[in-house]
Amino acid sequence: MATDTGPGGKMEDLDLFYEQVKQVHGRGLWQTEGTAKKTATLPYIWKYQDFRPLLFKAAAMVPIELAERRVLVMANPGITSDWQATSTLLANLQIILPGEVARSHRHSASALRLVIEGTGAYTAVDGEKSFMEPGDFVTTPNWTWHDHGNDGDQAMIWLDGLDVPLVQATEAMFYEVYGAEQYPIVNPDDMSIRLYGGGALKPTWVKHNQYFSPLLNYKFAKTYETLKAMAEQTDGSPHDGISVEYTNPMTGGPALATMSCFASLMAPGLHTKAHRHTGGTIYHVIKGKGHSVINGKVFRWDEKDTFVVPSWHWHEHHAESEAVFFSYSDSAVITSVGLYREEALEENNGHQKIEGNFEPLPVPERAAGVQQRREPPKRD
Ligand code: 1HN
Repeated sequence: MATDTGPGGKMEDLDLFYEQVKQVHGRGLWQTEGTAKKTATLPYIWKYQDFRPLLFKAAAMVPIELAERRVLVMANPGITSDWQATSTLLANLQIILPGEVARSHRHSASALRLVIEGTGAYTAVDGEKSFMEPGDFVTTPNWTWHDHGNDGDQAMIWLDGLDVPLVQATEAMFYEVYGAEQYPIVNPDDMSIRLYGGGALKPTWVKHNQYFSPLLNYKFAKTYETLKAMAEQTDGSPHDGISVEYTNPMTGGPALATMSCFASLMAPGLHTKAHRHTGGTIYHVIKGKGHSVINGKVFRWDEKDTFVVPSWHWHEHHAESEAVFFSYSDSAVITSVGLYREEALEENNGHQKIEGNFEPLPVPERAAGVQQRREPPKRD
């Protein structure tokens, strides 16, 4: 029997109408999730002590020629794809053994490295080697040829940050393998540090009309020295402590077009006030131990751990010893298109009510879409 739906007409007429719209691959906007869609990124922490032995296992079991990059991804359990840390960013751990080379390629995604352990390895970008030490922030701008090699006698491990999910969402992902294992070295080692690493001194004769910084390596020793000097004068930000952004020395803008990158120093015992902002952020603990409260849950961190604060989640940090964070987010993009928004917590003197401790989520028997074993994907 037909049901009267009021001015809209009979129910079966409506069903028929919806079916007609569906047949032309349409949908009534009011039938969709629309703007009510929530973010999937969960606040999460990956412990380095869990990953380190697995990285060495990967090094023993998976030849670098097969993997191209010997990388374990830190996969956010809230996101159904099997590999991203936030809706827009990847956070990976990469290991390279003495004598190995991770062959040259380039892609339209941007990449960064934050060195965790070892010395003697380099990243070569468009023919310039940059040697890496713990704490260094190393850039691989989009569409530059890059390979990694380890000339030293220790394994080297670093955090990789990439904007691949963001680039894939815009369907602007391009990828190319270089015709030889390594791109020819055309510049002196660490040339970019000598040209652009002078702080506020910018070479006048260089034209660098690019979206990204020409400086390939922001050395940790210099960053730490700067942070410590600032700490003698000021408390810095109530939310982030003594916090600096890695910038493009030619423009003052973000180091990479899509990723804003920061270093923050917190004095022992510092307890920052909570705020929330757009731009999902990945934090890596360069130094120290403590905990952060994210949307009411306590996340304990130690040196070398990595954690995610999703967009618009309250967060505050508590350093139990002197702590240094490296962090990166998509706020370079968000800010440039007017989507940045920030709010400080007013109540309770800026501190959240604690609702419990973070517990790692159980791992599903076999995560949907994740193959237990597979060869690296073939590319066009
Ligand atoms: C990449 O090029 C590297 O060059 C590491 O070290 C991880 C993850 C996805 C796509 C490209 C690297 C990557 C990557």
